[in-house]
Amino acid sequence: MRSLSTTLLGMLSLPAAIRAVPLKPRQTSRADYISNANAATKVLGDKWFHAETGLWDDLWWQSANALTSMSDLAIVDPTFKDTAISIFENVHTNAPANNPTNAGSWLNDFYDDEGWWAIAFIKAYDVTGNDTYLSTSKDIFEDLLTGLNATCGGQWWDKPHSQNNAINNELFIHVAAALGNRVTDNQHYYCQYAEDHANWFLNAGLLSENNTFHDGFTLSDCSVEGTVFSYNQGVILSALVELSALTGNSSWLDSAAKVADGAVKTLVDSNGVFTETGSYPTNDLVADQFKGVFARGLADLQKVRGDDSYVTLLTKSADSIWQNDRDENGFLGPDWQGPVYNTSAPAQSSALDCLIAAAAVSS
Ligand SMILES: *[C@@H]1O[C@H](CO)[C@@H](O)[C@H](O)[C@H]1NC(C)=O
Ligand SMILES: *[C@@H]1O[C@H](CO)[C@@H](O)[C@H](O)[C@H]1NC(C)=O
Ligand SMILES: *[C@@H]1O[C@H](CO)[C@@H](O)[C@H](O)[C@H]1NC(C)=O
Ligand SMILES: *[C@@H]1O[C@H](CO)[C@@H](O)[C@H](O)[C@H]1NC(C)=O
Ligand SMILES: CC(=O)N[C@H]1CO[C@H](CO)[C@@H](O)[C@@H]1O
Repeated sequence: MRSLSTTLLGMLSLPAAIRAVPLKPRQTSRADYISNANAATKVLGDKWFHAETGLWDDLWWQSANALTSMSDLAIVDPTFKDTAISIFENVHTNAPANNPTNAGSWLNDFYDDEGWWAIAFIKAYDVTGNDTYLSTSKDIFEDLLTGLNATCGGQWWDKPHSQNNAINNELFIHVAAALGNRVTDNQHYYCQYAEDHANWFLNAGLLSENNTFHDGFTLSDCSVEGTVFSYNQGVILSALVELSALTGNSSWLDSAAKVADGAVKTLVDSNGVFTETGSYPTNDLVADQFKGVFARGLADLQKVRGDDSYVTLLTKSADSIWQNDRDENGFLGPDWQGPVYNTSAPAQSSALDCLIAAAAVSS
């Protein structure tokens, strides 16, 4: 078929103006990304959301991230808002009873888990204006304070004080600054925590030679260690965007741009597709979640301190997900360059985050 039509084309004598039309594929539009994101969301819900537990695949902190994706989709696509609201209500009612380690509560032994839920309900508040969600996040923040004054600085990762990590500290800054931007009283309280924590975190020696953050400290001597994971480059972007808005001090965005540039340059494959270089190929229910967190943070930064390289990374990665990392049933895999394998709720919602981020930065 191909050779026949090529031959036929060659026989036609087309006017020069028509022949000159480039054969480049049409650029994916915002509407395309939104349509793709809705399709991916439907698969995520049909396959993994359990209305009885209020969780996706009964996973805990990953479900907080999936809930955040529902808000992010409602923000780029208002037609999704009613669906998102019904999901918020379901999760808010049903998930605590299914907290795997502390039934009946949003809290557990891990400050990062708590931070993910606080962010999820701040976003639900953004979509709905419903104070119940903001109150839930404020309550969680009070528990985050019990983890401060860790051995190597900042907040402990966990209540048994076994690790001193980056991710929970980034979430602490994000939650504090985001609450400061939304409360009507006590703004100073949240602002102080956010600023103090950011000043410590950015100067704690966790930044690598590539301007990307390592995973944490070695507790015995507070040396910096750990793989460079994508989510450690993402939460801090959202956190610093909130902090800059809260303080009116744009120097926080300079710090954010430095990390974003580092990640854009080093966490990609040779085709410019975003990659979890520290655990590639990715195939576990933890690391599967990470890349979407980065995409979300980069889209947040793009809104206030834009750079073409951010748009290119997000759209190229979203296009690759759709072309190379999607099976015939719409499942999206953990490696955005494909091929599809080990599909999971975290892989689906992480790839969804990239589709939504691409929509947010496209016209
Ligand atoms: C606010 O959210 C709570 C928790 O989901 C829900 O019970 C309540 O009906 C919502 N309020 C309004 C006005 O929608
Ligand atoms: C951390 O230190 C501050 C300042 O000394 C103190 O006010 C706070 O209670 C401490 N928090 C914890 C959890 O130790
Ligand atoms: C903005 O924040 C940076 C980083 O904390 C600080 O060095 C600088 O003094 C602040 N600028 C203003 C005007 O407050
Ligand atoms: C920095 O980037 C280079 C090139 O991508 C890579 O080989 C190196 O491992 C990176 N270093 C860290 C600490 O991530
Ligand atoms: C848990 C699981 O499904 N693992 C699979 C991940 O993908 C590889 C490669 O396709 C399989 O060999 C594993 O069984």
